[in-house]
Formats: sequence, structure tokens, C-alpha cells
Amino acid sequence: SIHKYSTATKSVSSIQVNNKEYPSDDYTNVTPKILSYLNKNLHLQTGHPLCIVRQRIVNYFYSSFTHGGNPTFSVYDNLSPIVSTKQNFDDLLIPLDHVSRVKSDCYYINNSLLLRAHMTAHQSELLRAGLDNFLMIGDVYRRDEIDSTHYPVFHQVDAVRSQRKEQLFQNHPGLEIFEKPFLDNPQSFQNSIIDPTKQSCHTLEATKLMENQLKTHLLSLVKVLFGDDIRHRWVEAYFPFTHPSWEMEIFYENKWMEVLGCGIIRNEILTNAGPNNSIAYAFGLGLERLVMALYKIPDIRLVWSTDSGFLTQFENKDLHSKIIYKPVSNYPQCTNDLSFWLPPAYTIDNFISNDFYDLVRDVGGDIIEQVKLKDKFVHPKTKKHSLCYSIVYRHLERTLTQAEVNRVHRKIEEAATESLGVTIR
Ligand code: FA5
Ligand code: MG
Repeated sequence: SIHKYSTATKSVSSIQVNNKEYPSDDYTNVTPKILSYLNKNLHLQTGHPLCIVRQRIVNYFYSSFTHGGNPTFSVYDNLSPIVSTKQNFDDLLIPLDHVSRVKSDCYYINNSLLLRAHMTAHQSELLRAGLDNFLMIGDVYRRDEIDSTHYPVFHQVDAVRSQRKEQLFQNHPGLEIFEKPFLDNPQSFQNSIIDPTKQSCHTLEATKLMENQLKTHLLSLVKVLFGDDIRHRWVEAYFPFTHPSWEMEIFYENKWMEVLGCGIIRNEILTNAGPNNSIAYAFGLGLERLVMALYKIPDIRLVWSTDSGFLTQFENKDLHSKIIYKPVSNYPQCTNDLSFWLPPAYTIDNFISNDFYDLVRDVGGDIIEQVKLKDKFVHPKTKKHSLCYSIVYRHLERTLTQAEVNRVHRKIEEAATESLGVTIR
């Protein structure tokens, strides 16, 4: 809950998250609706599809990597989603002016704390604690578009696997992880990522071997989950914290769907956090996307369903049962358009659609299936700017009446008028 209180001398605003007060400021943009997702921990709810797939991924890493009979990887699936900007960005070399930091993309508690936007936010603290092979699993929060594969709260499995020279080059003694100029003078070596194939401090042999392991491990994970017939492709990618970097896409519903990002961890991160004689790969995968493809769940909102018609399809099943989600029923959708004039300070180019999407979700909740920008228009005479969005309404578990949709649509119009200052056309 957000409230203001004042003392005799000053007025302080604060916000309560998980029963703790935090000062709020002009960065604060978490909404009560978003805060209501904290502690739901679907990934730990026995019988939930996210929990089943989380367990299968953990099992894959436990059984594929052991030393002396013990699992090599340790698993962290209960870390607090409230993180600092240092954890979410600075520790990962994300520049101060990087787009991923903007208020319109993240849920900030205040200017120094936010709901983590990715599980990678915990990478440096765990490296600093001395860990070298670990999984981080949990809920992450992003202001994003609204459609069948995006939701503002979703779950990621992130991992770090690091190796020292002796392990990486077991079969090739004499090869090095680091280039000679770096080995000679690690303190003053300026690592660069100008060469697309590798970081300047790393040897090509070490980079290629790690790339090969990374891709092999992730592909066998995906095959363990989906079977050998799964179609996949690798796409070159960019992340500030890895180099080189890739994304994996799998073929689902006649489209390529991105399921994970990965790469070789920037050496600066490893040396800042402690280990300075190893090379490591990292990846982050979206649990919902895998769950949807695996069980043929057509819409990401279903993952949050508390309807027994949904949940019982997964409960009390063997981890490896082949489950094909059967729609409880296909209820009709209903599309209403909403057109408005922007307030004078805005143009169609600087209006923040994520503000509008958040508002639509706050008012409409889970009956919002999709919001699409339908039309942009600048009035030739008045030069006023106008946007038209189509809002697709569909209840997952019953038929909505037109009157019911119209009521919610009116409320969205009122809220947009009040909090965004737009004028409904
Ligand atoms: C990341 O979040 C990086 N931290 C991943 C990473 C980790 C790269 C370690 C390198 C090393 P990205 O923003 O692409 O990357 O998200 C990763 C995955 O989360 C995506 O591939 C997708 O599967 C899933 N995802 C992203 N946004 C959403 C969303 N709004 N709803 C559901 N799933 C999403
Ligand atoms: Mg991505």
C-alpha cells in the first residue's frame, strides 16, 4: 500500500513492500497489483507446471554435473526479489544510460531499489560468496507489452558455470584461458569486447571450448525437456555482462520463440567478485515460455490461473508425464477500441506505451488478453496527436458479456483521462 504521512516539520512518503517501509520518491512506480504477486512463488508450488519444469531443469544439472558423487551446482530459488540498482545493473556492467534502466521498463520501489528485472541480478553476490557453479531461480518483474507470451511477472532460471584452466583443458594441458599480455599484467590490462569472437583477455581456444560446452549443455537440456525432435536455432545477441552472447529460439506454433539468453561472462565481473583465474558461462531462460511450449499452453496468463480446471491437469503427475493442456473451454473474445488525444506535452513518439499498458492491466486485471496499437494520427490543423489502441478482452474461465466489458472499458477510459491526462475521442 502506498501512503503519505507527515510530521510537524516535513512530509515523507513511503511505500510498504513485504511488511517493510521504504521511502518512496519520483522513481517509485510499483503498483499494488504488481506487489500482490510477491511471495506467490509459483515455481515452488508442488504440482504447478512452473514447479514441475523447474524441478526437471534442476535434475538435469544435478545429474549431468557431479564431482565425487555430489552435485556440482548449488540451487538458489528463494532469494528476495527486492534488489538494488547495483545488483540489477552496476555489478553487471550495465551502463548508467542503458535503456534497460529506464523507469518505463522496470518496477522501482525508489531510486535505489527495484523488483529484479532478471535473475542475473544475484550473479555477483553469489560469485562474491565464493560459489562457482550455481542456479538462481525466481520471479522477475518487467514493464512490458501485453500479449500471449509476455506478462509483467515471470520466472527465470539463471546459471553460472565457471572453470579453471586445469578443468577446462583437462585433455589439452598447456593451453591457457588468458592471453599472454593479460597474464603478464592482469591489473592494468584493459579488457575489450571489440572483437566479435572473444573478449581481448581470453584465448580463442578457451572461448571456443566454453561456447561449445555452453551450447551443448543448453541443447541437451532442451532435448531432455522436449525430446530429440525439437527444432532450435542460435541467434547472435548482445548483453552488457557477457561476450560473446547468443539467444536460443525454439520453433513453436509455427513461429520462432526466444527462450533464453547466454554467453561468456565478462572477465571484469569475475575479477570484481573474486575469482580471477577462471572463465565462466552464464545463461538466463524464461520458465513460462518453456512451460507453454512443453504443455501447449496457449496463453501466458493461464500460468497464473487458480482454477482447478487448469491446476488439476498437472497435479499428482509423474515429473515426466506427457501432458497436453486441454482448454477448459474456448470462451469468446471481445475487442473494444480506445482512441484519445495526447496532452500537449506529449507526441506520438514520446508517449510511453508501457504507462498505458500498466494502467490497462491495473484496471482490467486478467481479462485483458492483448493491447495493440491500431492507429496513430496527427490532426492537420490543430497538430494534436492521437493514438488508438485495440483492447482484446477474454476471460479464461467464462464468457464475458458485452455490458461487463463496456463497464471495464469505461473505467480504463476514466483512469487514462485522470492519470495520463489524455482526452478520450
Ligand atoms: C535476460 O534477462 C538476461 N539476464 C539473460 C542472460 C543471463 C543472458 C545470463 C546472458 C547471461 P532477456 O531479457 O532476453 O535476457 O530474458 C531472458 C528470457 O526471459 C527470454 O529469452 C524469455 O524467455 C524470457 N522473457 C523475457 N521477457 C519476458 C516476458 N515479459 N514474459 C515472459 N517471459 C519473458
Ligand atoms: Mg531477449
